[in-house]
Amino acid sequence: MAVSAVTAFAASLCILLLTYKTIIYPVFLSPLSKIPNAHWSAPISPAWIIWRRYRAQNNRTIQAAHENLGPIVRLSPSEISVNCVDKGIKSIYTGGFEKHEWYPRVFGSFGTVSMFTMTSNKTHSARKRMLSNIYSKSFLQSSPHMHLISETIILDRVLPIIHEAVSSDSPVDMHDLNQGLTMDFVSAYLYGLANGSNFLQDATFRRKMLGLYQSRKPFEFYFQEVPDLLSWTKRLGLRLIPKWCDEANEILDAWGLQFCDKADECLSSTALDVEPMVYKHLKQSISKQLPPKEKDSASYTKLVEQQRLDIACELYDHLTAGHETSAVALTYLFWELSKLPELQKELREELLTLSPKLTYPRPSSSRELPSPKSIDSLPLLEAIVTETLRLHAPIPGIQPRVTPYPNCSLVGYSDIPGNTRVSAQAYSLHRNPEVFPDPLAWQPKRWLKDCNSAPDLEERRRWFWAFGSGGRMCVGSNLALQEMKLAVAAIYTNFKTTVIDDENIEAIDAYTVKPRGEKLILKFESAA
Ligand code: HEM
Ligand SMILES: *[C@@H]1O[C@H](CO)[C@@H](O)[C@H](O)[C@H]1NC(C)=O
Ligand SMILES: *[C@@H]1O[C@H](CO)[C@@H](O)[C@H](O)[C@H]1NC(C)=O
Ligand SMILES: CC(=O)N[C@H]1CO[C@H](CO)[C@@H](O)[C@@H]1O
Ligand SMILES: CC(=O)N[C@H]1CO[C@H](CO)[C@@H](O)[C@@H]1O
Repeated sequence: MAVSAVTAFAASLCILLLTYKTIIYPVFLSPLSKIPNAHWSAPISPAWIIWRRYRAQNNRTIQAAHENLGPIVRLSPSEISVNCVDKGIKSIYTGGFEKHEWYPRVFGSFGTVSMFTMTSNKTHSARKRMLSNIYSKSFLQSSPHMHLISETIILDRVLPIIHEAVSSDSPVDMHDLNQGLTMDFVSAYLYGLANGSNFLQDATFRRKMLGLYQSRKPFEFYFQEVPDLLSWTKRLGLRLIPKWCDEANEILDAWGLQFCDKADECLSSTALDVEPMVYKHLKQSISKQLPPKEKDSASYTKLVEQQRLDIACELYDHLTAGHETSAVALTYLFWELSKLPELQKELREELLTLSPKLTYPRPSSSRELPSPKSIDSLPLLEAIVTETLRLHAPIPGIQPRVTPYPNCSLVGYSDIPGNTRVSAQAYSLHRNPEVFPDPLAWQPKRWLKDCNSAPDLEERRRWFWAFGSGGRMCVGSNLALQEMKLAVAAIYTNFKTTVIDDENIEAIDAYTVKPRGEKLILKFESAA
Protein backbone atom coordinates (compact mmCIF):
# COMPACT_ATOMS: atom_id res chain seq x y z
CA MET A 1 0.00 0.00 0.00
CA ALA A 2 2.63 2.50 1.12
CA VAL A 3 4.95 1.39 -1.65
CA SER A 4 2.36 1.86 -4.41
CA ALA A 5 1.48 5.27 -3.01
CA VAL A 6 5.10 6.26 -3.27
CA THR A 7 5.28 4.89 -6.79
CA ALA A 8 2.13 6.72 -7.79
CA PHE A 9 3.47 9.91 -6.26
CA ALA A 10 6.79 9.51 -8.07
CA ALA A 11 5.02 8.77 -11.34
CA SER A 12 2.80 11.81 -11.12
CA LEU A 13 5.76 13.95 -10.19
CA CYS A 14 7.54 12.70 -13.30
CA ILE A 15 4.53 13.44 -15.47
CA LEU A 16 4.22 16.86 -13.92
CA LEU A 17 7.87 17.63 -14.49
CA LEU A 18 7.67 16.40 -18.04
CA THR A 19 4.57 18.48 -18.69
CA TYR A 20 6.34 21.46 -17.22
CA LYS A 21 9.43 20.94 -19.33
CA THR A 22 7.78 20.13 -22.64
CA ILE A 23 4.62 22.25 -22.45
CA ILE A 24 4.28 24.70 -19.58
CA TYR A 25 7.79 26.15 -19.72
CA PRO A 26 8.17 26.44 -23.52
CA VAL A 27 4.60 27.65 -24.10
CA PHE A 28 4.14 30.04 -21.17
CA LEU A 29 7.38 30.77 -19.33
CA SER A 30 10.34 30.68 -21.70
CA PRO A 31 11.44 34.12 -22.87
CA LEU A 32 10.83 32.75 -26.37
CA SER A 33 7.13 32.32 -25.53
CA LYS A 34 6.60 36.06 -26.01
CA ILE A 35 7.64 35.82 -29.67
CA PRO A 36 4.76 35.23 -32.13
CA ASN A 37 4.41 31.58 -33.10
CA ALA A 38 4.59 30.77 -36.80
CA HIS A 39 2.37 27.76 -36.00
CA TRP A 40 0.43 26.83 -32.83
CA SER A 41 2.69 23.80 -32.33
CA ALA A 42 5.95 25.74 -32.66
CA PRO A 43 6.59 26.07 -28.88
CA ILE A 44 6.26 22.35 -28.21
CA SER A 45 7.64 20.62 -31.29
CA PRO A 46 9.83 21.21 -34.32
CA ALA A 47 7.71 18.74 -36.32
CA TRP A 48 5.79 21.41 -38.20
CA ILE A 49 8.80 23.32 -39.58
CA ILE A 50 10.70 20.07 -40.27
CA TRP A 51 7.72 18.84 -42.26
CA ARG A 52 7.56 22.10 -44.25
CA ARG A 53 11.25 21.79 -45.02
CA TYR A 54 10.86 18.17 -46.02
CA ARG A 55 8.20 19.30 -48.47
CA ALA A 56 10.63 21.94 -49.79
CA GLN A 57 8.47 24.80 -48.54
CA ASN A 58 10.91 26.50 -46.20
CA ASN A 59 11.10 29.88 -47.89
CA ARG A 60 7.41 30.39 -48.50
CA THR A 61 6.55 29.20 -44.98
CA ILE A 62 8.91 31.65 -43.32
CA GLN A 63 7.92 34.42 -45.71
CA ALA A 64 4.23 33.91 -44.92
CA ALA A 65 4.98 33.90 -41.17
CA HIS A 66 6.80 37.24 -41.38
CA GLU A 67 4.11 38.75 -43.58
CA ASN A 68 1.48 37.82 -41.02
CA LEU A 69 3.32 38.23 -37.74
CA GLY A 70 6.09 40.80 -38.22
CA PRO A 71 9.88 40.86 -38.11
CA ILE A 72 10.46 38.04 -35.59
CA VAL A 73 8.74 34.66 -35.38
CA ARG A 74 9.22 31.42 -33.48
CA LEU A 75 9.51 28.36 -35.72
CA SER A 76 10.09 25.63 -33.15
CA PRO A 77 10.82 25.29 -29.39
CA SER A 78 14.31 26.67 -29.97
CA GLU A 79 14.38 28.21 -33.42
CA ILE A 80 13.46 31.74 -34.41
CA SER A 81 13.56 33.73 -37.64
CA VAL A 82 14.10 37.46 -38.03
CA ASN A 83 13.34 39.75 -40.94
CA CYS A 84 14.75 43.20 -40.26
CA VAL A 85 18.10 44.98 -40.31
CA ASP A 86 18.40 46.94 -37.03
CA LYS A 87 18.24 44.61 -34.00
CA GLY A 88 17.89 41.77 -36.52
CA ILE A 89 20.54 40.80 -39.06
CA LYS A 90 22.82 43.51 -37.67
CA SER A 91 22.86 41.94 -34.22
CA ILE A 92 23.10 38.37 -35.47
CA TYR A 93 25.44 38.47 -38.46
CA THR A 94 27.45 41.66 -37.96
CA GLY A 95 27.45 40.79 -34.26
CA GLY A 96 29.31 37.57 -35.01
CA PHE A 97 26.90 34.91 -33.71
CA GLU A 98 28.50 31.55 -34.49
CA LYS A 99 27.26 29.26 -37.24
CA HIS A 100 24.88 26.42 -36.44
CA GLU A 101 26.01 22.81 -36.86
CA TRP A 102 23.71 22.73 -39.86
CA TYR A 103 26.68 23.78 -42.04
CA PRO A 104 29.27 21.04 -41.35
CA ARG A 105 26.51 18.43 -41.39
CA VAL A 106 25.72 18.96 -45.02
CA PHE A 107 28.55 20.84 -46.65
CA GLY A 108 31.60 19.05 -45.21
CA SER A 109 33.92 17.13 -47.52
CA PHE A 110 37.13 15.11 -47.22
CA GLY A 111 36.17 14.45 -43.59
CA THR A 112 37.05 18.01 -42.66
CA VAL A 113 35.61 21.53 -42.67
CA SER A 114 36.14 24.65 -44.76
CA MET A 115 35.89 28.33 -43.93
CA PHE A 116 32.24 28.15 -44.97
CA THR A 117 31.36 25.17 -42.78
CA MET A 118 33.40 25.96 -39.64
CA THR A 119 31.14 26.82 -36.74
CA SER A 120 33.72 28.33 -34.40
CA ASN A 121 34.35 32.01 -34.73
CA LYS A 122 38.03 31.66 -33.88
CA THR A 123 39.10 28.97 -36.34
CA HIS A 124 37.03 30.72 -38.95
CA SER A 125 38.74 34.09 -38.59
CA ALA A 126 42.16 32.45 -38.81
CA ARG A 127 41.20 30.88 -42.15
CA LYS A 128 39.50 33.99 -43.44
CA ARG A 129 42.58 36.09 -42.77
CA MET A 130 44.50 33.76 -45.09
CA LEU A 131 42.05 34.27 -47.93
CA SER A 132 40.37 37.66 -47.90
CA ASN A 133 43.18 39.58 -49.56
CA ILE A 134 43.27 37.54 -52.79
CA TYR A 135 39.50 37.90 -53.09
CA SER A 136 39.42 41.64 -52.42
CA LYS A 137 38.10 43.95 -55.08
CA SER A 138 41.32 45.89 -55.56
CA PHE A 139 43.38 42.71 -55.79
CA LEU A 140 41.07 41.10 -58.36
CA GLN A 141 40.70 44.23 -60.44
CA SER A 142 44.43 44.59 -60.87
CA SER A 143 45.33 40.89 -60.96
CA PRO A 144 47.19 39.96 -64.18
CA HIS A 145 45.97 36.38 -63.65
CA MET A 146 42.33 37.46 -63.64
CA HIS A 147 43.10 39.57 -66.68
CA LEU A 148 44.38 36.58 -68.63
CA ILE A 149 41.58 34.33 -67.38
CA SER A 150 38.98 36.89 -68.45
CA GLU A 151 40.49 37.33 -71.88
CA THR A 152 40.75 33.60 -72.48
CA ILE A 153 37.29 32.67 -71.26
CA ILE A 154 35.46 35.52 -72.94
CA LEU A 155 37.35 35.79 -76.24
CA ASP A 156 38.28 32.15 -76.85
CA ARG A 157 35.36 30.30 -75.28
CA VAL A 158 32.12 32.23 -74.60
CA LEU A 159 31.89 34.62 -77.52
CA PRO A 160 32.90 32.05 -80.19
CA ILE A 161 30.26 29.62 -78.91
CA ILE A 162 27.52 32.26 -79.12
CA HIS A 163 28.82 33.59 -82.41
CA GLU A 164 28.62 30.08 -83.82
CA ALA A 165 25.05 29.66 -82.53
CA VAL A 166 24.05 32.90 -84.28
CA SER A 167 25.64 31.82 -87.56
CA SER A 168 23.92 28.45 -87.49
CA ASP A 169 20.67 29.91 -86.13
CA SER A 170 20.78 27.46 -83.19
CA PRO A 171 19.19 28.03 -79.79
CA VAL A 172 21.44 28.21 -76.73
CA ASP A 173 20.75 26.66 -73.33
CA MET A 174 22.00 29.62 -71.35
CA HIS A 175 21.75 27.94 -67.96
CA ASP A 176 24.02 25.13 -69.12
CA LEU A 177 26.45 27.62 -70.65
CA ASN A 178 26.48 29.81 -67.53
CA GLN A 179 27.52 26.88 -65.37
CA GLY A 180 30.42 26.22 -67.72
CA LEU A 181 31.39 29.86 -67.70
CA THR A 182 31.41 30.26 -63.93
CA MET A 183 33.14 26.91 -63.31
CA ASP A 184 35.90 27.81 -65.76
CA PHE A 185 36.33 31.23 -64.18
CA VAL A 186 36.52 30.16 -60.58
CA SER A 187 38.58 27.00 -61.20
CA ALA A 188 41.12 28.97 -63.24
CA TYR A 189 41.60 31.42 -60.39
CA LEU A 190 41.81 28.64 -57.81
CA TYR A 191 44.11 26.20 -59.60
CA GLY A 192 45.56 28.12 -62.54
CA LEU A 193 44.13 28.56 -66.02
CA ALA A 194 46.19 25.73 -67.54
CA ASN A 195 45.04 23.23 -64.94
CA GLY A 196 41.54 24.58 -64.33
CA SER A 197 38.38 23.22 -65.98
CA ASN A 198 37.41 23.77 -69.58
CA PHE A 199 33.70 23.12 -69.20
CA LEU A 200 32.74 25.61 -71.89
CA GLN A 201 34.45 23.70 -74.65
CA ASP A 202 33.78 20.22 -73.29
CA ALA A 203 30.01 19.97 -73.09
CA THR A 204 29.95 16.21 -72.49
CA PHE A 205 32.21 16.32 -69.45
CA ARG A 206 30.45 19.45 -68.20
CA ARG A 207 27.03 17.82 -68.26
CA LYS A 208 28.33 14.67 -66.62
CA MET A 209 29.97 16.49 -63.70
CA LEU A 210 27.15 19.00 -63.22
CA GLY A 211 24.66 16.14 -63.32
CA LEU A 212 26.52 14.34 -60.54
CA TYR A 213 26.81 17.53 -58.55
CA GLN A 214 23.10 18.34 -58.77
CA SER A 215 21.92 14.77 -58.22
CA ARG A 216 22.62 14.92 -54.49
CA LYS A 217 20.61 18.04 -53.81
CA PRO A 218 17.27 16.39 -52.92
CA PHE A 219 18.95 14.66 -49.97
CA GLU A 220 20.46 17.75 -48.32
CA PHE A 221 17.36 17.97 -46.15
CA TYR A 222 18.22 14.85 -44.15
CA PHE A 223 21.68 16.07 -43.21
CA GLN A 224 20.49 19.56 -42.41
CA GLU A 225 17.34 19.00 -40.46
CA VAL A 226 17.14 15.41 -39.21
CA PRO A 227 20.73 14.18 -38.67
CA ASP A 228 19.59 11.93 -35.79
CA LEU A 229 17.12 10.17 -38.05
CA LEU A 230 19.98 9.55 -40.47
CA SER A 231 22.21 7.96 -37.86
CA TRP A 232 19.35 5.87 -36.39
CA THR A 233 18.29 4.48 -39.72
CA LYS A 234 21.92 3.76 -40.52
CA ARG A 235 22.23 1.76 -37.31
CA LEU A 236 19.15 -0.21 -38.33
CA GLY A 237 20.72 -0.91 -41.69
CA LEU A 238 18.28 1.31 -43.60
CA ARG A 239 19.39 3.71 -46.32
CA LEU A 240 17.79 7.14 -46.61
CA ILE A 241 20.52 8.37 -48.95
CA PRO A 242 20.80 6.21 -52.05
CA LYS A 243 24.09 4.52 -52.81
CA TRP A 244 24.62 6.45 -56.01
CA CYS A 245 24.79 9.61 -53.95
CA ASP A 246 27.85 8.27 -52.15
CA GLU A 247 29.33 7.30 -55.49
CA ALA A 248 28.70 10.79 -56.88
CA ASN A 249 30.44 12.21 -53.81
CA GLU A 250 33.45 10.01 -54.38
CA ILE A 251 33.79 11.05 -58.02
CA LEU A 252 33.44 14.74 -57.16
CA ASP A 253 35.88 14.54 -54.25
CA ALA A 254 38.43 12.79 -56.46
CA TRP A 255 37.96 15.48 -59.09
CA GLY A 256 38.54 18.22 -56.49
CA LEU A 257 41.60 16.51 -55.10
CA GLN A 258 43.05 16.01 -58.56
CA PHE A 259 42.79 19.76 -59.20
CA CYS A 260 44.82 20.39 -56.06
CA ASP A 261 47.46 17.80 -56.82
CA LYS A 262 47.94 19.25 -60.31
CA ALA A 263 48.17 22.75 -58.86
CA ASP A 264 50.70 21.52 -56.34
CA GLU A 265 53.00 20.43 -59.13
CA CYS A 266 52.91 23.98 -60.50
CA LEU A 267 53.67 25.80 -57.25
CA SER A 268 57.01 27.07 -58.40
CA SER A 269 55.65 28.49 -61.64
CA THR A 270 55.03 32.20 -61.98
CA ALA A 271 53.68 31.95 -65.53
CA LEU A 272 50.35 33.77 -65.63
CA ASP A 273 48.52 30.84 -67.15
CA VAL A 274 49.91 28.26 -64.72
CA GLU A 275 50.39 29.85 -61.30
CA PRO A 276 47.51 28.58 -59.09
CA MET A 277 46.59 31.76 -57.22
CA VAL A 278 44.28 30.65 -54.44
CA TYR A 279 45.87 27.24 -54.06
CA LYS A 280 49.34 28.69 -53.72
CA HIS A 281 48.29 31.38 -51.32
CA LEU A 282 46.41 29.01 -49.02
CA LYS A 283 49.12 26.37 -49.11
CA GLN A 284 51.75 28.92 -48.13
CA SER A 285 49.68 30.24 -45.24
CA ILE A 286 48.61 26.84 -43.96
CA SER A 287 52.05 25.27 -44.09
CA LYS A 288 53.36 28.02 -41.82
CA GLN A 289 51.45 26.17 -39.10
CA LEU A 290 53.55 23.03 -39.54
CA PRO A 291 55.99 22.32 -36.72
CA PRO A 292 59.66 22.02 -37.75
CA LYS A 293 60.30 18.71 -39.46
CA GLU A 294 61.74 16.18 -37.04
CA LYS A 295 63.75 13.06 -37.57
CA ASP A 296 60.92 10.69 -36.75
CA SER A 297 58.63 12.14 -39.26
CA ALA A 298 55.57 9.87 -39.02
CA SER A 299 53.43 12.47 -37.27
CA TYR A 300 54.80 15.18 -39.54
CA THR A 301 53.76 13.22 -42.61
CA LYS A 302 50.33 12.76 -41.07
CA LEU A 303 50.02 16.52 -40.54
CA VAL A 304 51.06 17.20 -44.10
CA GLU A 305 48.41 14.78 -45.35
CA GLN A 306 45.80 16.45 -43.13
CA GLN A 307 46.74 19.82 -44.61
CA ARG A 308 46.42 18.40 -48.10
CA LEU A 309 42.83 17.46 -47.29
CA ASP A 310 42.11 20.75 -45.52
CA ILE A 311 43.21 22.65 -48.61
CA ALA A 312 41.29 20.34 -50.94
CA CYS A 313 38.16 20.79 -48.83
CA GLU A 314 38.53 24.57 -48.74
CA LEU A 315 39.06 24.92 -52.46
CA TYR A 316 36.38 22.39 -53.38
CA ASP A 317 34.01 24.57 -51.42
CA HIS A 318 35.03 27.69 -53.36
CA LEU A 319 34.65 25.74 -56.58
CA THR A 320 31.10 24.67 -55.80
CA ALA A 321 29.95 27.80 -53.95
CA GLY A 322 31.58 29.85 -56.63
CA HIS A 323 30.15 28.29 -59.76
CA GLU A 324 26.61 27.44 -58.77
CA THR A 325 25.56 30.76 -57.30
CA SER A 326 26.96 32.97 -60.04
CA ALA A 327 25.57 30.71 -62.76
CA VAL A 328 22.05 30.89 -61.35
CA ALA A 329 22.31 34.66 -61.02
CA LEU A 330 23.39 34.94 -64.65
CA THR A 331 20.56 32.69 -65.78
CA TYR A 332 17.92 34.89 -64.14
CA LEU A 333 19.64 38.03 -65.41
CA PHE A 334 19.52 36.77 -69.01
CA TRP A 335 15.93 35.65 -68.52
CA GLU A 336 14.74 39.03 -67.27
CA LEU A 337 16.70 41.00 -69.88
CA SER A 338 15.54 38.76 -72.71
CA LYS A 339 11.97 39.88 -72.05
CA LEU A 340 12.91 43.58 -72.33
CA PRO A 341 14.41 44.52 -75.73
CA GLU A 342 14.25 48.24 -74.87
CA LEU A 343 16.39 47.77 -71.78
CA GLN A 344 18.86 45.69 -73.78
CA LYS A 345 19.20 48.63 -76.12
CA GLU A 346 19.82 51.03 -73.27
CA LEU A 347 22.38 48.68 -71.78
CA ARG A 348 24.14 48.34 -75.12
CA GLU A 349 24.43 52.12 -75.39
CA GLU A 350 26.07 52.16 -71.99
CA LEU A 351 28.41 49.30 -72.94
CA LEU A 352 29.52 51.09 -76.09
CA THR A 353 31.04 53.81 -73.91
CA LEU A 354 33.66 51.32 -72.71
CA SER A 355 37.14 51.68 -74.07
CA PRO A 356 38.18 49.56 -75.79
CA LYS A 357 34.74 48.27 -76.72
CA LEU A 358 33.97 44.60 -76.19
CA THR A 359 33.00 44.03 -79.82
CA TYR A 360 33.49 40.58 -81.32
CA PRO A 361 34.98 39.43 -83.63
CA ARG A 362 37.82 41.69 -82.52
CA PRO A 363 38.27 44.66 -84.83
CA SER A 364 42.03 44.07 -85.19
CA SER A 365 44.08 41.37 -83.59
CA SER A 366 43.76 43.21 -80.28
CA ARG A 367 42.81 41.11 -77.27
CA GLU A 368 42.71 43.98 -74.83
CA LEU A 369 39.55 44.14 -72.71
CA PRO A 370 38.22 47.26 -70.94
CA SER A 371 39.47 47.46 -67.36
CA PRO A 372 37.40 45.68 -64.69
CA LYS A 373 37.15 49.03 -62.95
CA SER A 374 35.55 50.72 -65.95
CA ILE A 375 33.06 47.85 -66.32
CA ASP A 376 32.32 48.00 -62.62
CA SER A 377 31.40 51.66 -62.76
CA LEU A 378 28.66 51.37 -65.39
CA PRO A 379 25.49 52.37 -63.49
CA LEU A 380 22.88 50.50 -65.54
CA LEU A 381 24.89 47.28 -65.60
CA GLU A 382 25.37 47.56 -61.85
CA ALA A 383 21.65 48.13 -61.35
CA ILE A 384 20.74 45.13 -63.52
CA VAL A 385 23.07 42.81 -61.61
CA THR A 386 21.96 44.08 -58.19
CA GLU A 387 18.26 43.82 -59.00
CA THR A 388 18.76 40.26 -60.25
CA LEU A 389 20.50 39.32 -57.01
CA ARG A 390 17.65 40.92 -55.07
CA LEU A 391 14.72 39.25 -56.77
CA HIS A 392 16.50 36.01 -57.64
CA ALA A 393 18.99 35.62 -54.79
CA PRO A 394 21.02 32.47 -55.52
CA ILE A 395 21.06 31.74 -51.77
CA PRO A 396 17.54 32.83 -50.80
CA GLY A 397 17.14 30.53 -47.81
CA ILE A 398 18.03 30.46 -44.14
CA GLN A 399 21.56 31.12 -42.89
CA PRO A 400 21.34 29.56 -39.43
CA ARG A 401 23.35 30.84 -36.47
CA VAL A 402 23.18 30.17 -32.73
CA THR A 403 22.61 32.80 -30.06
CA PRO A 404 25.50 33.41 -27.64
CA TYR A 405 25.46 32.58 -23.91
CA PRO A 406 24.02 33.54 -21.55
CA ASN A 407 21.32 35.36 -23.53
CA CYS A 408 20.76 38.16 -26.01
CA SER A 409 18.16 40.60 -27.28
CA LEU A 410 16.69 40.57 -30.77
CA VAL A 411 13.99 42.77 -32.31
CA GLY A 412 13.03 44.10 -28.89
CA TYR A 413 12.76 40.71 -27.18
CA SER A 414 15.26 40.26 -24.37
CA ASP A 415 16.63 37.22 -22.53
CA ILE A 416 16.66 35.02 -25.63
CA PRO A 417 18.56 32.01 -24.27
CA GLY A 418 21.96 30.96 -25.60
CA ASN A 419 22.12 28.18 -28.21
CA THR A 420 18.79 29.13 -29.79
CA ARG A 421 18.89 28.55 -33.54
CA VAL A 422 18.28 31.84 -35.33
CA SER A 423 18.26 32.80 -38.97
CA ALA A 424 17.25 35.31 -41.58
CA GLN A 425 16.65 34.74 -45.28
CA ALA A 426 17.42 36.94 -48.26
CA TYR A 427 14.17 35.79 -49.84
CA SER A 428 12.16 37.68 -47.20
CA LEU A 429 14.49 40.64 -46.56
CA HIS A 430 14.40 41.33 -50.29
CA ARG A 431 10.61 41.31 -50.43
CA ASN A 432 9.89 43.98 -47.84
CA PRO A 433 7.48 46.28 -49.71
CA GLU A 434 8.43 49.27 -47.55
CA VAL A 435 12.01 49.06 -48.75
CA PHE A 436 11.38 47.67 -52.22
CA PRO A 437 8.03 48.99 -53.50
CA ASP A 438 6.37 46.47 -55.81
CA PRO A 439 8.83 43.84 -54.55
CA LEU A 440 7.95 41.09 -57.00
CA ALA A 441 8.73 43.24 -60.04
CA TRP A 442 12.22 43.14 -61.56
CA GLN A 443 13.02 46.86 -61.79
CA PRO A 444 16.76 47.54 -62.16
CA LYS A 445 16.19 51.27 -62.12
CA ARG A 446 15.22 51.20 -58.45
CA TRP A 447 18.99 50.97 -57.87
CA LEU A 448 19.93 54.09 -59.83
CA LYS A 449 21.03 57.20 -57.92
CA ASP A 450 18.43 59.44 -59.48
CA CYS A 451 15.60 57.05 -58.70
CA ASN A 452 13.72 59.07 -56.11
CA SER A 453 11.32 56.56 -54.69
CA ALA A 454 11.44 56.36 -50.90
CA PRO A 455 13.27 55.06 -48.96
CA ASP A 456 16.62 56.26 -50.17
CA LEU A 457 19.24 54.18 -51.95
CA GLU A 458 21.30 53.79 -48.77
CA GLU A 459 18.38 52.12 -47.01
CA ARG A 460 17.81 49.74 -49.92
CA ARG A 461 21.48 48.80 -49.85
CA ARG A 462 21.23 48.01 -46.13
CA TRP A 463 18.50 45.49 -46.86
CA PHE A 464 20.38 43.89 -49.77
CA TRP A 465 21.54 40.54 -48.44
CA ALA A 466 22.44 38.37 -51.44
CA PHE A 467 25.97 37.88 -50.08
CA GLY A 468 25.00 37.83 -46.41
CA SER A 469 26.72 40.22 -43.98
CA GLY A 470 29.28 40.39 -41.18
CA GLY A 471 32.31 38.20 -40.65
CA ARG A 472 30.83 35.23 -42.51
CA MET A 473 29.77 37.25 -45.53
CA CYS A 474 30.62 35.81 -48.95
CA VAL A 475 34.36 35.95 -49.57
CA GLY A 476 33.83 35.55 -53.33
CA SER A 477 31.40 38.42 -53.90
CA ASN A 478 33.95 40.57 -55.75
CA LEU A 479 35.00 37.70 -57.98
CA ALA A 480 31.37 36.88 -58.71
CA LEU A 481 30.47 40.47 -59.55
CA GLN A 482 33.53 40.99 -61.72
CA GLU A 483 32.98 37.83 -63.76
CA MET A 484 29.23 38.35 -64.08
CA LYS A 485 29.53 41.94 -65.19
CA LEU A 486 32.21 41.06 -67.72
CA ALA A 487 30.15 38.24 -69.20
CA VAL A 488 26.99 40.35 -69.45
CA ALA A 489 28.94 43.26 -70.90
CA ALA A 490 30.65 41.08 -73.52
CA ILE A 491 27.41 39.41 -74.56
CA TYR A 492 25.14 42.47 -74.76
CA THR A 493 27.74 44.53 -76.57
CA ASN A 494 27.38 42.05 -79.42
CA PHE A 495 24.04 40.30 -79.23
CA LYS A 496 20.32 40.62 -78.65
CA THR A 497 18.49 37.84 -76.84
CA THR A 498 14.93 36.58 -76.74
CA VAL A 499 13.38 33.71 -74.80
CA ILE A 500 12.58 30.53 -76.72
CA ASP A 501 11.82 28.22 -73.82
CA ASP A 502 11.67 29.15 -70.13
CA GLU A 503 9.40 26.36 -68.95
CA ASN A 504 9.75 25.77 -65.18
CA ILE A 505 12.07 28.73 -64.76
CA GLU A 506 10.84 29.38 -61.19
CA ALA A 507 13.45 28.58 -58.56
CA ILE A 508 13.36 25.46 -56.43
CA ASP A 509 13.04 26.07 -52.70
CA ALA A 510 16.47 25.26 -51.30
CA TYR A 511 19.57 26.81 -49.75
CA THR A 512 21.15 27.37 -53.17
CA VAL A 513 18.59 27.48 -55.94
CA LYS A 514 18.30 26.69 -59.62
CA PRO A 515 15.44 26.83 -62.10
CA ARG A 516 13.13 23.86 -61.58
CA GLY A 517 13.47 23.05 -65.29
CA GLU A 518 17.28 23.36 -65.16
CA LYS A 519 17.32 25.19 -68.49
CA LEU A 520 16.81 28.53 -70.20
CA ILE A 521 16.71 28.36 -73.98
CA LEU A 522 17.52 31.67 -75.68
CA LYS A 523 17.72 32.88 -79.23
CA PHE A 524 20.75 35.05 -79.95
CA GLU A 525 20.92 37.59 -82.78
CA SER A 526 23.65 39.91 -83.77
CA ALA A 527 23.06 43.36 -82.27
CA ALA A 528 24.79 45.26 -85.04
C1 HEM B 1 26.49 35.56 -57.17
C2 HEM B 1 27.35 34.77 -56.61
C3 HEM B 1 27.39 34.45 -55.13
C4 HEM B 1 26.44 34.57 -54.16
C5 HEM B 1 25.03 35.08 -54.32
C6 HEM B 1 27.03 34.12 -52.93
C7 HEM B 1 26.38 34.13 -51.70
C8 HEM B 1 26.96 33.81 -50.49
C9 HEM B 1 26.32 33.91 -49.21
C10 HEM B 1 24.89 34.37 -48.97
C11 HEM B 1 27.20 33.50 -48.26
C12 HEM B 1 26.94 33.40 -46.76
C13 HEM B 1 26.36 32.03 -46.52
C14 HEM B 1 25.95 31.71 -45.12
O1 HEM B 1 26.46 32.29 -44.16
O2 HEM B 1 25.06 30.83 -45.00
C15 HEM B 1 28.41 33.11 -48.97
C16 HEM B 1 29.56 32.64 -48.35
C17 HEM B 1 30.66 32.19 -49.05
N1 HEM B 1 30.86 32.26 -50.41
FE1 HEM B 1 29.65 33.09 -51.76
N2 HEM B 1 28.31 33.73 -53.17
C18 HEM B 1 28.58 33.91 -54.50
C19 HEM B 1 29.78 33.65 -55.14
C20 HEM B 1 30.87 33.09 -54.57
C21 HEM B 1 32.11 32.82 -55.24
C22 HEM B 1 32.43 33.14 -56.70
C23 HEM B 1 32.91 32.19 -54.36
C24 HEM B 1 34.28 31.68 -54.67
C25 HEM B 1 35.33 32.02 -54.18
C26 HEM B 1 32.19 32.11 -53.10
C27 HEM B 1 32.69 31.56 -51.93
C28 HEM B 1 32.08 31.69 -50.69
C29 HEM B 1 32.70 31.24 -49.44
C30 HEM B 1 34.04 30.55 -49.30
C31 HEM B 1 31.80 31.56 -48.41
C32 HEM B 1 32.00 31.34 -46.90
C33 HEM B 1 32.58 32.60 -46.32
C34 HEM B 1 32.78 32.54 -44.84
O3 HEM B 1 32.13 31.75 -44.14
O4 HEM B 1 33.59 33.34 -44.36
N3 HEM B 1 30.96 32.68 -53.26
N4 HEM B 1 28.25 33.32 -50.32
C1 LIG C 1 32.84 36.49 -33.23
O1 LIG C 1 33.72 37.43 -33.79
C2 LIG C 1 33.23 38.74 -33.87
C3 LIG C 1 34.27 39.56 -34.58
O2 LIG C 1 34.57 39.01 -35.82
C4 LIG C 1 32.93 39.26 -32.48
O3 LIG C 1 32.41 40.56 -32.56
C5 LIG C 1 31.92 38.34 -31.80
O4 LIG C 1 31.69 38.74 -30.47
C6 LIG C 1 32.42 36.91 -31.82
N1 LIG C 1 31.36 36.04 -31.32
C7 LIG C 1 31.58 35.04 -30.47
C8 LIG C 1 30.40 34.22 -30.10
O5 LIG C 1 32.67 34.77 -30.01
C1 LIG D 1 20.75 37.38 -19.27
O1 LIG D 1 22.13 37.64 -19.14
C2 LIG D 1 22.47 38.58 -18.16
C3 LIG D 1 23.96 38.75 -18.18
O2 LIG D 1 24.39 39.19 -19.44
C4 LIG D 1 21.99 38.14 -16.78
O3 LIG D 1 22.24 39.15 -15.83
C5 LIG D 1 20.50 37.84 -16.83
O4 LIG D 1 20.08 37.29 -15.59
C6 LIG D 1 20.21 36.85 -17.95
N1 LIG D 1 18.78 36.61 -18.04
C7 LIG D 1 18.25 35.41 -17.89
C8 LIG D 1 16.76 35.34 -18.00
O5 LIG D 1 18.91 34.42 -17.66
C1 LIG E 1 13.83 30.05 -54.11
C2 LIG E 1 12.44 30.45 -54.14
O1 LIG E 1 12.14 31.58 -54.42
N1 LIG E 1 11.57 29.50 -53.84
C3 LIG E 1 10.15 29.66 -53.64
C4 LIG E 1 9.84 30.51 -52.42
O2 LIG E 1 8.45 30.58 -52.24
C5 LIG E 1 7.69 31.09 -53.33
C6 LIG E 1 6.24 31.13 -52.96
O3 LIG E 1 6.03 31.90 -51.82
C7 LIG E 1 7.95 30.27 -54.58
O4 LIG E 1 7.27 30.86 -55.69
C8 LIG E 1 9.42 30.19 -54.86
O5 LIG E 1 9.68 29.36 -55.97
C1 LIG F 1 47.56 17.33 -65.40
C2 LIG F 1 47.72 18.59 -66.20
O1 LIG F 1 46.94 18.91 -67.07
N1 LIG F 1 48.75 19.33 -65.85
C3 LIG F 1 49.14 20.49 -66.59
C4 LIG F 1 49.10 21.74 -65.73
O2 LIG F 1 49.61 22.84 -66.46
C5 LIG F 1 50.94 22.68 -66.91
C6 LIG F 1 51.35 23.95 -67.61
O3 LIG F 1 50.62 24.15 -68.78
C7 LIG F 1 51.06 21.48 -67.84
O4 LIG F 1 52.42 21.30 -68.19
C8 LIG F 1 50.54 20.24 -67.14
O5 LIG F 1 50.52 19.16 -68.02
